[in-house]
Amino acid sequence: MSAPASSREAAERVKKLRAEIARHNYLYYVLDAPEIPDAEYDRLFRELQELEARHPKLVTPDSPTQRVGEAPLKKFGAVRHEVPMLSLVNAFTEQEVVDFDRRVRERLGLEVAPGILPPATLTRPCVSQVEYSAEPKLDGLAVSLLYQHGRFTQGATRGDGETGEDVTQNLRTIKAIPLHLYGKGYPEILEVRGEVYLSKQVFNELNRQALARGEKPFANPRNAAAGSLRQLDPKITASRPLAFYAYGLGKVQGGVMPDKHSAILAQLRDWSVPVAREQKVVQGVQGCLDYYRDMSARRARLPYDIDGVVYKVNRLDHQEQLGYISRAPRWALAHKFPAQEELTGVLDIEAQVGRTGALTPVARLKPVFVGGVTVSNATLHNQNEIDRLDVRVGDSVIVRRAGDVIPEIVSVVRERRPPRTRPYHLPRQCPVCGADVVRAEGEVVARCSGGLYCPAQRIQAILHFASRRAMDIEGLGDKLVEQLVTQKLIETPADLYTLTLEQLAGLERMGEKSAANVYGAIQKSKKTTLARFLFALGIREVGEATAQTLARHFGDLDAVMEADEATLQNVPDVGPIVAAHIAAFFRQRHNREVIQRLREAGVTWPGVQRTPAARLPLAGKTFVLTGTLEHMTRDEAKEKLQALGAKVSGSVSAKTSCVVVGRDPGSKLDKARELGVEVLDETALHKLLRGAD
Ligand code: 9MJ
Repeated sequence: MSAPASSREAAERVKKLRAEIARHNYLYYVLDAPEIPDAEYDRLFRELQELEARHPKLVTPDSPTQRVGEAPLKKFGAVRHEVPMLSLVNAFTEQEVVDFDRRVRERLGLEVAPGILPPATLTRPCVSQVEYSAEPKLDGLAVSLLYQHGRFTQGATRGDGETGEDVTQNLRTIKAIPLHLYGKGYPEILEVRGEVYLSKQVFNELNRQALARGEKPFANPRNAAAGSLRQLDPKITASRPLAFYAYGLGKVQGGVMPDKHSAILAQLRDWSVPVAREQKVVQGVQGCLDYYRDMSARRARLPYDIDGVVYKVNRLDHQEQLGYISRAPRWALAHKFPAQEELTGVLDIEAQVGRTGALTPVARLKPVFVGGVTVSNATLHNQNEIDRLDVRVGDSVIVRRAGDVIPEIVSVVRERRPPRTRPYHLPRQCPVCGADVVRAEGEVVARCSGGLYCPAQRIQAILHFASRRAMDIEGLGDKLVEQLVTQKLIETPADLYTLTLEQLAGLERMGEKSAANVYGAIQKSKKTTLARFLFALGIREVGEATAQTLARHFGDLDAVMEADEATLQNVPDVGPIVAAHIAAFFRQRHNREVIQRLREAGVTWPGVQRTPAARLPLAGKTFVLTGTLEHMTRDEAKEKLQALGAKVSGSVSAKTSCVVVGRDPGSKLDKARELGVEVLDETALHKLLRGAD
């Protein structure tokens, strides 16, 4: 688009651009269904910015370009809520929800309390159900947004419900909050109420950054959201991608709103105010309880944290009739999920040994009911985490269990520490095999050096060797491998190939037919590919895609085995760490012996056509992944891209060729837009991976 010549033309173009941007914001933030790629949106935005820069008179406070810009405040002003911001009554059991619904129906005269109405009515109990709006209960910060003639003019925190803090300039930085309502028909004064929150992904990213800077991470998304919104410098708020969902109204003047809560939310959506998609109209108490169950099941997969659900009587005339009791509406109820954080004691700390020999410290806890289950163990991840928390045997700790996530210790209650406790250190010897525990330079994980000799690693290593994507030995499951290892019939993967049919058939609970099947599967697995074989060895950091790249690059096993670290680093995306793991693996005499025996047993593969790195389809390109992918993990996507010759980096820069975005992308997407880097969604990524194969 060429630059408009006159200021009248500029004014028209600005108007058009704003309308277009408003529509795309609506599609993106409210409907979650963008029509144009991000790059196109960015072009519109930049064009508007440039026009406004050339014609400063055209800048208005509600222009989408005017989100940040004000100077830091000394302190927040106070805002009185003309219509108080209410709190909610909590329920923790189904019975409390049943009681709530009964009270609602009694007050509305839909059901009759015994003894109040004539007996004739009592013989035919009224069964009419109340319609409720059921909503996720977001764990964020309640705010009120004032729109005057459609323009966002003031925003405040809830405060004590009567008076809150004026956080207008910070709320303006939240892209999901429209600076001007979209469309038509809004009242002259409209106060929208809702929750400012952080998506789980943004929260994790913020904490990752905080840890990287050596700062203390936020305890939960709620604290992080509150901390981010209550910043005197709006630039800090702007740097933390907060989100917003509306759930109700405050003052309304000079216009009419629908007469049902659900219709109000739908109307707000039409005006480009985001409302949680999970909001739903349900019938009666059963509808509420079904909704609660459904949301409990979906909770872990939601992109944001919720601490329960809210039921609201849907008809506004009924709400009015029900009224309030000490600042909480009688027409609403928060049905909370079981507490996700509880206090308990550390009975012991033990080190567990995994397949790769990694020692994971695990806290044995005094059993405690948290997040709906009894928890008696919590992972402590590694020595760094133990040092950070300074958790000791005998400590009182706060345990968190969110959704299906494994329980973890959030913090230690220092005030309750008994005397004479000692800092915990991982053992120097492997608790399973007694071999030395080593922690490589710059690594957080400590490992047992016993390799395949360590029984803890042996079973897992053999299972990995036999797995479908490795040697694909059907029927060799964990029970069978455990039996074979504990009965000392096998020690290493090579021993699988010397097992006899009689030995297999002689195992407990093994029928002759199954023994023959497993035996056959073992023999069949001898014909494999170099890539599968390399993957099957279980070398650290060598996944399927890296194994494939190695196979293609070197062409035969001996070349891989003899390569030194420098040579290995010539392979696309084999960096110094992966190269060190590969070289260290093949240096181990024991591993070379196992490989030798596997070859002698007849494990073979066809020759591999070598493809030099530079000829791979994505050679020379750098990708960045952000957000949650639906159909593969980020690591899988990374490996697949690397196998095609691409580099995968953790941060976006001018050198980035492409950013792949999943659900809830973080700041990387913003950065990509800023730099005009190409953006791919997951579908496009799949297409690329398929096409390039
Ligand atoms: C939250 N926190 O998600 C209300 N809330 O309604 C929802 N909070 C609320 N509704 C009236 N969905 C007062 C508070």
